[in-house]
Amino acid sequence: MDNKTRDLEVEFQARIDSGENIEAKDWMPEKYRKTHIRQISQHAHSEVIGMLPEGNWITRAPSLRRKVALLAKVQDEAGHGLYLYSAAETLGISRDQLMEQLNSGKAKYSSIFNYPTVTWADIGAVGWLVDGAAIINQVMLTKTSYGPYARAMVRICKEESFHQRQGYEIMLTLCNGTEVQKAMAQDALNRWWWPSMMMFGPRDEDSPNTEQSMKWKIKKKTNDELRQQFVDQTVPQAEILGLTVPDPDLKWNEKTGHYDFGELDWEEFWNVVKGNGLCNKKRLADRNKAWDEGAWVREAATVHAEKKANRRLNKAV
Ligand code: BYC
Repeated sequence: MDNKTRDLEVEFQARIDSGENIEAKDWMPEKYRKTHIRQISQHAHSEVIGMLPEGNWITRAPSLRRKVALLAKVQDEAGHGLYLYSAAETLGISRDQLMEQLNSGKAKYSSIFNYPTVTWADIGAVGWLVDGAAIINQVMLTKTSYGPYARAMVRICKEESFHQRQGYEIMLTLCNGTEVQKAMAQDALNRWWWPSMMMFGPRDEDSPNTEQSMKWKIKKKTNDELRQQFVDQTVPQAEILGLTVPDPDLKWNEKTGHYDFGELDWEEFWNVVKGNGLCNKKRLADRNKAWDEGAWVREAATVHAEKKANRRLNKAV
């Protein structure tokens, strides 16, 4: 590294340390730029793929009210994907490149969306647990050091809290219903608890990116800190529902003021991340089908935009 780059890096770190935001046109180390493209695009892809397991239930939601709420939630997720792709584009990657990475299977997205939604209670559990976990992670990201990402997260978090509540309300209704409905809710919790815990990523000692990301304030809390926060927040909610968290080692620890919990199945986690989860192949196939079937919409929108631009140009002449 030459002296000039070294000076720029020192200055850059000083700005981060003083709590300043970094903006798109500011100088930044190449690794900072790349880490952001990686994280923001994985996040955007998660929003887009996240629509699939829930979209699966829109036509089967048990009432018009539930259908409208779920439709709105899935639509919000498409919007979140778009804010995030726009934030990633400020770092010099194109939308076409991002789409190619997702559709070809090169890009990662959250492991959680490779699990199937087999009953209506799963939609409750996804809203409650998956969106609950997402909020914990994303509230931290509203204070992340890269301005365009932090600002996108502020808007996203407002909508996520509605998502979490619609899920919890579904669970509450099922738990106050018949015995069979309550059993459905328990079954959904049993299947979604551990995958939701995995959303926070590997243990800190196995997380190659955390140390540098903390230094650059891309992350303000580690994977394990956020996971603990999720457990502490969610266990009392399960108690209100009258459901049992499927972890025999879960126990309140008076000394630490936190819940102790059992070990995650890391083999399962890495297996899903590497593409071998229950739904990885289906998600990618559905995503590519939707992309191909939407080609005419993209083409029509492009022609319309060109026409509008030409009309403006002709008026100006
Ligand atoms: N799934 O060093 P680490 C949502 C990868 S919510 C798959 O700790 P990092 C939604 C990681 O990418 C979900 N891969 O990484 C909610 C890395 O691989 P590469 C989306 C995972 O980045 C409801 C490797 O493992 N939220 O969208 O420092 C409805 C080592 O990990 C996972 C976000 O994306 C995982 N669970 O920390 C609809 C939030 N965990 O890239 C939609 C933004 C880890 O080095 N992202 N990996 O090959 C983050 O905050 C961080 O990227 C993470 C991981 C905490 C997820």
